[in-house]
Amino acid sequence: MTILRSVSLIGAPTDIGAGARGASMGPEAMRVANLAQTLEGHGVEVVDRGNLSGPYNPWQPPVNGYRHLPEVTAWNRAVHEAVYAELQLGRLPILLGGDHCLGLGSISAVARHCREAGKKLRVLWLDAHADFNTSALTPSGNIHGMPVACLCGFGPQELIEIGGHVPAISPKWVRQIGIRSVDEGEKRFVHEQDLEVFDMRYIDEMGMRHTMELALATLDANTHLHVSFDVDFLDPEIAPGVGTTIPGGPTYREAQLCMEMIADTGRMASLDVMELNPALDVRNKTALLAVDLIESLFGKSTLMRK
Ligand code: NNH
Ligand code: MN
Ligand code: MN
Ligand code: MN
Repeated sequence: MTILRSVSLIGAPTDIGAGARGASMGPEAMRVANLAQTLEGHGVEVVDRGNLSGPYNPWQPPVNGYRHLPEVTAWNRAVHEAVYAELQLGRLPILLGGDHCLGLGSISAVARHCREAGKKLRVLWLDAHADFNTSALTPSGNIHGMPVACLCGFGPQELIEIGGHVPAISPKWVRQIGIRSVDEGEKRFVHEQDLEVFDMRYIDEMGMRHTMELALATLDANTHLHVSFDVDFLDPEIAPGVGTTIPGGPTYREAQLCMEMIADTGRMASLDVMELNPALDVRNKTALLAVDLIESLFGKSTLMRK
C-alpha cells in the first residue's frame, strides 16, 4: 500500500484543566479503540510516540480565577514542544487528550510552525463550547474553558507566551462549529472579538453542508488546516464519554459529513482529539466513535470519490 501520510500520536494524559476527573485516561482509550491500526488500514503511516508526562492533578479550587495554572502551564509547554517537533519532521501530529486546555500548547506549536514556514493557518474548533473565557469571565476557573482566548492573547502571561509570539493566532483564523453552550460574559467577548461561530442554530437552519462550505472557504495550497476536535462537540446520545455533555449536538451523520468535508480539502495537517473521558463512557463507545470519525477525517468514504 502506498503511504499517503505520516502521522504521530502524542498522548497527553491529564485532566488538569477540566471540571471532572477522567480525561487523563483518554489517550489509552483511543489506543484500546485501535486508532493506530485503523489509520494504517487507510494507508497512513503511524508512529505512536507514547505519553507525555507532567504534574499530577492536585484538585484545588481556583486561585485568582484559574485552577491549577502552574500545572496547566507545565503540561502545555510539554505539548507545545512535542507537537512542534513532529511538525518540524514533516509529520502530522495527532494530540490525544487530555482536556482541551492543551489546545493552547498544540495550536501555539502549529502557529509557530506556520510562522516559520510562511504558511497561513486555519483553525477549526469543533466543540459544544466556545472556550473563550478569561479569568474575569469564567464561571468555573477551569482552564479548558479558556484556550481560544489564550491563543488570541487574552490570558495569563505564562500561557499566552508559550509559542514565543503574543498573540499566537488571530481570531480571524478560527472557525467554531457545533457551539451550544457559551457563558454570559463569554458571549459578549466572542461578539467583541468577532469570532466566527457556526452555532447549532446555524447548523439547524442552514445544514452541515453549507456550514462546512463556509468554514472551509478560502483555504489555499499554502494553508495549514488544524482541527481541534473536542469530543463534546457530538450529541451526548452518541458520545456520552465526556465531562461536560450538552444536548443538541451534531448527529452521527452530521458529524460524518463534517469530517468528510474536511478530508476533501486535503489540507488537514494537525489534529487534536480532546476531552474524551473513559470514566464516563459506556464500553468505550465514545472512543470507538471518535476513531470512526477520525477515519473519515483521513479520507475513508463509502464509495470511491470522483
Ligand atoms: N464554559 C465552561 C467553563 O468555562 C465549560 C467549558 N467546558 C468545556 N469546554 N468542556 O470545551 O467552565
Ligand atoms: Mn509543515
Ligand atoms: Mn473544548
Ligand atoms: Mn467542550
